[in-house]
Amino acid sequence: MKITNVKTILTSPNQNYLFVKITTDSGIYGVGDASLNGREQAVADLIDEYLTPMLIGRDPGKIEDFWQLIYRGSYWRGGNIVMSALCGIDMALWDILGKECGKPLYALLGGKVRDKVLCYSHVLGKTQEEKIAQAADYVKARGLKVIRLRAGLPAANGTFGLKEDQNGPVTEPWNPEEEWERTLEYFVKVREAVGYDVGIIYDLHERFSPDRAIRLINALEPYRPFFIEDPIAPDCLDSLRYVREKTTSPIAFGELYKSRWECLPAITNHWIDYIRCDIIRIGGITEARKIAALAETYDVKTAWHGPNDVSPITHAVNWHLNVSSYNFGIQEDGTTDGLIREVIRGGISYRDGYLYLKDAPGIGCDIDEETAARYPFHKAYLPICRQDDGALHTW
Ligand code: KDG
Ligand code: MG
Repeated sequence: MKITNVKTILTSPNQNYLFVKITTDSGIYGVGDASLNGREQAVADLIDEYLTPMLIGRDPGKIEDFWQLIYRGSYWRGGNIVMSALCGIDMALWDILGKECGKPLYALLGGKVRDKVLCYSHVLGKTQEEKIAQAADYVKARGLKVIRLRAGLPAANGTFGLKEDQNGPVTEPWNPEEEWERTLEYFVKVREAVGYDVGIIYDLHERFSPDRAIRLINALEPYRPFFIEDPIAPDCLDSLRYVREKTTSPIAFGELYKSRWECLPAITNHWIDYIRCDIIRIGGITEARKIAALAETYDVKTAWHGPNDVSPITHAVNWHLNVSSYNFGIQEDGTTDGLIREVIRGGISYRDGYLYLKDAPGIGCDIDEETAARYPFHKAYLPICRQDDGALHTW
């Protein structure tokens, strides 16, 4: 079998996505997700201009070799743009392999060790009061066993789902000490509203300095967080060690990591309990299964990143990894409903706190290209935060 064409598809049904479709001379094709919120066009250009010429005429079954070729073969190692491009292609190649063998992706990864996937969803709402009310309702109406709160209120208008070209990021205010109080109060109020049978994840979104993060995690400890996500920025490894040494709540980390080497110290030193890389940011299935194996060796569980800015294709890939990994912990189920479901057919379904996927060869998703074309891409940026004095703060 030989690769005959690689197509990038930029579309914006409810927000921006970048898909990859690889066709072969056998008639089999594969699909992948290369979405990188705020930088989609740059990823598409890399695929179109540099990677596609390297793929045409190749055997699609040489997945590991292609991964190494892109990661090491340019001499420069991958950043977010390279790894996202690599992921879109990697997913499509695994999809082709699955279809060729007539088996779902999880079967190629070693087969199922579980049948359903425990998940958590985002509590939304504009004000803190609305969010607290929604958390309780969410649990009752949707049967969620675990919910996720996020520091930083209210969310910027138009962060996701932009329908017009944006010429720069939206700015949100963030004043650390004031927000520290509000962040603590928010969790406590939600805990009081939902009781102790429900797991509550708190995504601190890299917003706090180590000293504030330590004080906050320790103050939250009696309210039993399921895990604390990204309490600090990932840049300084020693800060993670410091936070770990001074706290006892479970820590989940890694959505900004780009490779297994970035994950390595956090895993091997037990600075985290859950590794939660984004499959797109680390270069796809080929890298994810290595990180999962590494984490299993050190008793670290997986909690792959699954917000609404990754498409149903990635949510399906996460599911295949989760059912075939012994050390699966939990899966983030960011909303993938709405118009995107018209563009991507197939994918996971939700029932009573768990995710399911129907058996189909490969990943089990397809792109409706005509529908994708009806939702043209618009350039957009992720927001930024600024403090009272005007200084930039991590969003
Ligand atoms: O594009 C940014 C989002 O992916 C991020 O804000 C979502 O932190 C996130 C999460 O845990 O889902
Ligand atoms: Mg997060």
